[in-house]
Amino acid sequence: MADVDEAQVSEAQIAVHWREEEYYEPPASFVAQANAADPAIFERFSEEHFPECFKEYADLLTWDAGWHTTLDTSKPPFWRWFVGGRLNACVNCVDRHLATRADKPALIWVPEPEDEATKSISYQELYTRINEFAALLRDFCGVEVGDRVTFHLPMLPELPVSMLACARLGVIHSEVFGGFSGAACGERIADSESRILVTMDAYYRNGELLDHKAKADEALARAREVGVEVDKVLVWRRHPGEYGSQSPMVDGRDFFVDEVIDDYRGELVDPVSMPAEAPLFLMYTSGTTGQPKGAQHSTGGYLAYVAGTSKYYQDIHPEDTYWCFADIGWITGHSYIVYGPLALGTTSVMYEGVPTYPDAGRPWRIAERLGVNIFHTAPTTIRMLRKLGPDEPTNYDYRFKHMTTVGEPIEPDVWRWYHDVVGKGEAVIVDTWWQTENGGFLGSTLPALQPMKPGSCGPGVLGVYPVIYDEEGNVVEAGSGRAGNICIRNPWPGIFQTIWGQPERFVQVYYEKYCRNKESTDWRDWPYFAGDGAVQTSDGYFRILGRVDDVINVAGHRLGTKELESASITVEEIAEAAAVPVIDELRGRAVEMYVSLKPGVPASTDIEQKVSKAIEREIGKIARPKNVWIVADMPKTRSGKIMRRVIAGISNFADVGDVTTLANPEIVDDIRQHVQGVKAARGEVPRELTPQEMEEIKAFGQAE
Ligand code: 6R9
Repeated sequence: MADVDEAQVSEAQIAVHWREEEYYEPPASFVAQANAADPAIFERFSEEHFPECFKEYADLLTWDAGWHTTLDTSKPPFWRWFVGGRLNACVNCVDRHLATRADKPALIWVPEPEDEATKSISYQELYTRINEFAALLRDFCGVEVGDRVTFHLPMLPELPVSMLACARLGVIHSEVFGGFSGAACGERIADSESRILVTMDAYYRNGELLDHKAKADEALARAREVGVEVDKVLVWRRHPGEYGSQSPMVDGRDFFVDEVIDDYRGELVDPVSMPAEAPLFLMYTSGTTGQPKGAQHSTGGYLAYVAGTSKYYQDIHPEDTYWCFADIGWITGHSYIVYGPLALGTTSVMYEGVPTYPDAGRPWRIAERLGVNIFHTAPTTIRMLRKLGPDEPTNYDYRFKHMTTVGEPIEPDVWRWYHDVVGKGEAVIVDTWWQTENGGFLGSTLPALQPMKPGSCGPGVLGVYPVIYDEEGNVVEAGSGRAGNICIRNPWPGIFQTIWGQPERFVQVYYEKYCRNKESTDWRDWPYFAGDGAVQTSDGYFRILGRVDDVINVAGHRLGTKELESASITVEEIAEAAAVPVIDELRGRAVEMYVSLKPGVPASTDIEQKVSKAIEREIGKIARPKNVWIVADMPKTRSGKIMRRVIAGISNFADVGDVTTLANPEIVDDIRQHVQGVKAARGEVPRELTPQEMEEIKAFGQAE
C-alpha cells in the first residue's frame, strides 16, 4: 500500500489488506435439525418472487384480518407492508401460545447477584402480568391508542412486560437504554412527547445496586426545558415493597407500580386489533449531527420480519432455550430477546448484569445451569470474555448448537476463539449485520445452507438484495477487491417507517444519496443507503468495514479503522484496539491507536512498539501510528461499540461532544488526563483546529 501511486488511491484501499479466510462448514448435527435446510428456500425468496415471498414470514403470525396489498410503494420511500391486515403484537407473542404451552417458561430472568434466585415466567404468568399492567396504563394513566410512553428500564422482566402491555393497547413504546443518563432520557421523552415515564428504582450492575430513579428527575427536568411535561412516573421496584433509591417520590406524580397494580389484579384487557402499518415502537439512535433519531417501527411488517429471521437465521424451535446476551435497550434486544423469540413461543433468557460479574465464567455457568443451546452476543462481549477468561468455557458443561455475533465487524482472531472455545467447535455461527433502522438482519449466512467465513457476515439475507455503490452510484462488482457504500436495493418488511416527526430527514439520510428518480413509485429507484463501507468477495459474501465516516485519510491513503484494529490485535497482549485520526501538519491526518491489554499484562513501550510493527506489517508504513495509547478501557455505547469520536476528540484536544449516552462515561476523564498530559509534556499540543477540522473530528466514528 505504501507504494501505491497517490493518484490511483481510491476506496479500494480500504479493503485490500484483509486476508481472505477459510470457510467453516456447519456441523451435520446442526443441519439435521435446522429450520431451513432445503436450498429451495433461496428460490422462494428470489427477486422474481419479491415482495410476495414475505408472505412466508407473515404467515408465522396470527392475523385478525388478512392484508390486501403485500407492499404498497405509492409514497416512496414510505413503504407500507401487508396493507389492510390487522393484528396485535402482544397476542402474537403471548395469548396465542396459551392453548399449547401456558406452563412453558416464556422468560427466564437471571439476576446479577449470584445468590439471588433465577425467575422463570411462564407464558400464563406473563399473560397475567401484561394484562394487569395494561389495565393500569389504560385506566390509571389514561393512555390511548397511538400515545407514546417512554421507558427507562434496566434488564428486568418488567421491561418486556411493559413493552407487551403497550403493544396490547396499541400504545407506542420507546425504551431508552437503562445505562443512558437522565438528560439523554429527557431528550427522548421530549422528542416523542411522552406523558408517561416508566422507570425502576434501582438495579444491579457489577455488584452494586445503582440508584436509577434519580435519573427520572433529571429526565423530567430536561424534557420540561424543551416544553414537554410528564404527568406520571411509574416506578417498578427491584425488590417490591422496598425502595432502593435516594430520590424522593413526588406526590401526585410518582407512583410505585407494585402498589397501584393491586387495584388491577386479575384484570384482563382486550387486545386492540391494530392495522399492520400502525407504529409498534420507537428506538432512538444518534445521528452524526442534530437531535437523536426515533426510528419508528411498524406492527405487522416488523413482527413478521423478526419472527421469520428468528426462525431461519436464529434457528429457534419452541423447545430451544435461547439466550441473547444483549440489552433490550438496544434494537437487538427488542427484536431478538423479546419480539422474535416470543412470537415463536420459545424460552428467552434475560440477564440483569455485566458479563464478567463476579468472574468471566458467569455466562458459561448460566448456560450450563439453564441448558441454553442458542447463544447470541456482540464482539465487544466476546473480546471481554476472551480477555478475562480465555479458557473458562472449557470448565463448563453446556452445549451450544448455534451462536450469533452482532453489532460490529468481528476480527477473525476473535471469531475463531468464539467458534473453537465458546462453541467448542460444535456450534454454527451467524455473523448478522444490520442496524436499528432495519428491524432485523440484513446480511448473514443461512446457517445450515451457507458456510461460515470469519470476519464476513455473508450474503444478503432471504429477500434482501444488497449492492455496493461507489460515490457516483456505479456498482462496485463482487470480487473487484474494491470497497464502497453498501446499500439495499429493495424494501423489506422490517424496515423502519420514518424518523419520528422528521420525515424529511428520513428521506435525506437514507434515500437521497442514491435515489434515481424522485418521482418514481418503483422501489427499484430507491436504494436504501446504510452508511456502512463494505467489500464483496466473489462468493457474494460481504465484509462490513464500519461506518463510512470511520475512514482515516493519511496523505491520500484511506485506511479503514477496522483493519488497523484487526492488525493491532494480532499482538498477543492486546485485548481491544481503536484507531482515530489526529490532525498532522505533514500528512494531513495521522493515525493514533488506543489499545487495552489482556489482564495481568503490564503496560510497556515494548507493547506500543509491537502494535506499530504489526500495523506496518499488515497494512504498510503509511499507517504507522503516531502514538499508541494503552488505556484501561474504551468509551463504549450501549451496544458495546467503541465511541471513536470521543477518543478522537481527546487526541486532538478538541471537544469530545455528548458523552451522556456512553455506557461508561467515567472513563473519559481518565483517558483525557493521561493522553493530553503526555502530549503536553512532549510538546505535541496541536495548533487550534479550524472549524472544518473541528467538524471532521466531531463526525468521526459516530458509532450508532
Ligand atoms: C444491530 C445493530 C448499526 C451499525 C451498522 C454497522 C455495525 C452491526 C454488524 C456491524 C459489522 C456486523 N454492525 N452489525 N458491522 N458486522 N455483524 O448493531 O444496530 O446499534 O444501530 O448499529 O453497527 O456499522 O451500521 P445499531
